[in-house]
Amino acid sequence: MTSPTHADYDFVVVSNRLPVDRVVDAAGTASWSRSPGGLVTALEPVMRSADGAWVGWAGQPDLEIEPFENEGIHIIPVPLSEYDIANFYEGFSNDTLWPLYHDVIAVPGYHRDWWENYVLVNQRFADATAGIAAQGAVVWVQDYQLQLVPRMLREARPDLTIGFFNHIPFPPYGIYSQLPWRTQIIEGLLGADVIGFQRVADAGNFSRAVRRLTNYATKNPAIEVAVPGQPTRRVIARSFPISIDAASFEELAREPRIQERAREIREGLGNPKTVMLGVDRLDYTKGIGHRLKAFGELLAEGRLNVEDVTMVQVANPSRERVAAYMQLRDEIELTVGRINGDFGTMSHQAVSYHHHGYPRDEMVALYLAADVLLVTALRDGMNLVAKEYVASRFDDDGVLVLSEFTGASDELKRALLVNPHDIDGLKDAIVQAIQMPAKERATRMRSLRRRVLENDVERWSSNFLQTLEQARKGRYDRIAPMALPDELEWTVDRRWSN
Ligand code: GDG
Repeated sequence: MTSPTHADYDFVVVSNRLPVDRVVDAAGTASWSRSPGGLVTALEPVMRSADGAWVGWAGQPDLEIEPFENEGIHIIPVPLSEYDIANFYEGFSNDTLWPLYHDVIAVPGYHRDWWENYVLVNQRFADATAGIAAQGAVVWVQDYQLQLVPRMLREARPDLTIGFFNHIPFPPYGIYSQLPWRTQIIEGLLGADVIGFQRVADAGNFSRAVRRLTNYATKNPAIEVAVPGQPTRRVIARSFPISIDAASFEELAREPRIQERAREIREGLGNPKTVMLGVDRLDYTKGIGHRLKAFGELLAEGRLNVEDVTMVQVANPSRERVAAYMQLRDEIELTVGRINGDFGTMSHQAVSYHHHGYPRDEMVALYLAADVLLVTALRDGMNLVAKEYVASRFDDDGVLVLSEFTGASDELKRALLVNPHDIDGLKDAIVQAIQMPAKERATRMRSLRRRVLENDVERWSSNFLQTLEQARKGRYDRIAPMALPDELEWTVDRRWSN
């Protein structure tokens, strides 16, 4: 570990969590391990070639750490206190914005002290970034926890080129308008030069919110931010669907030891004819309860038999101090217990439930072991699990059942698309997936794989950064408008200036 001697990075990523975790060994020695997310993988080459830095929180309260280097990335830690974690993070980010942006599946809490702390912590991230970015640097801010940072940063450092990417949906105005601080958030985001969303619909919802809450003119894909006494700025708001490091999933899946492990997993389950899989953070947006309900009814009606079909559910622990998540865990575990109690036999469990995370190797073995992957989210920005499953199935087998309320459903059209609220429809899709002939499975999977392997996370980040570069140069003519479905028409405001 070395501390950088200068503070002038040309490329800076800002996210709530740093891409490293602090691990303390038995002897009490602390070290840092890289968290294996796709975002880090995608940005690593850019980081290396552009002398990049990453600004974020190290994941533990009240940890004051000097900047350091980890495997070629300069790490700039921003401290959060217990109070910040309770108010900025668990409160405003995860109990106000998260439910609001996911169609109020849970009731958002609106608390002024949460908001005040959100402003304060966003300012801390903006100050940390302003202090280390080189003259004219490119800064890329990530996600809903930091929506005020673009504007705060622009005010401190007008020389910077600022991008923002929202990993979660942006809700329709009828829902967004509940937020007491709706205008401040819009103005915060508009500090960026380019605002990226997962879906065309999210960018459309954002532009409608801009029209309702400000006087700025909008014309796909741009917004003219006109403030009296200041030159008019142009902001791009468009979709950049995120993806995964697809080749690395395929590579792992091709390893004989992973395939052997997949066979072992099936054996351990009693070699059922069909293994169905769900992999999610234990979150109320993921529709885990809907999936269990559909499966339970199919068993009850005798359309499926517990000897033939096992459902594996990995429910990764998440946000365990937020009340809605504690309640969800109780509900899900009660349902799993009931289904197993009602339908399990001495040799076959109906649901194999796991409330913990697994290493990447085991995840890929699970993907290979699963005949059907169930993604039944009620609302999901993208859903990377769906893409990981597809990337791992180099054998062109396996069926993806995919909720139409995920960003992934815009791209993965040859999946079995479902409305998870429609339990009968979901049941039919599950049966169809189980009974699908091998030839149809292969045709569908080949088409899904083409899409995921071509549009990987590297392409996502380079598309975003190229757009940011065009915006920096003022080459707006080079930024194509989004192809809009009819229902998403952007109003061309008559005040538009060209
Ligand atoms: C947010 C948005 C958007 C899960 N369990 C284990 C494990 N995972 C990994 C998966 C996948 C990731 O976590 C989950 O990503 P998702 O996209 O499915 O969902 P969110 O966590 O809600 O992510 C989402 C995403 O941001 C990116 O923009 O797609 O819509 O909500 O990569 O594989 N990984 C390992 N063990 C586990 O047990 N190793």
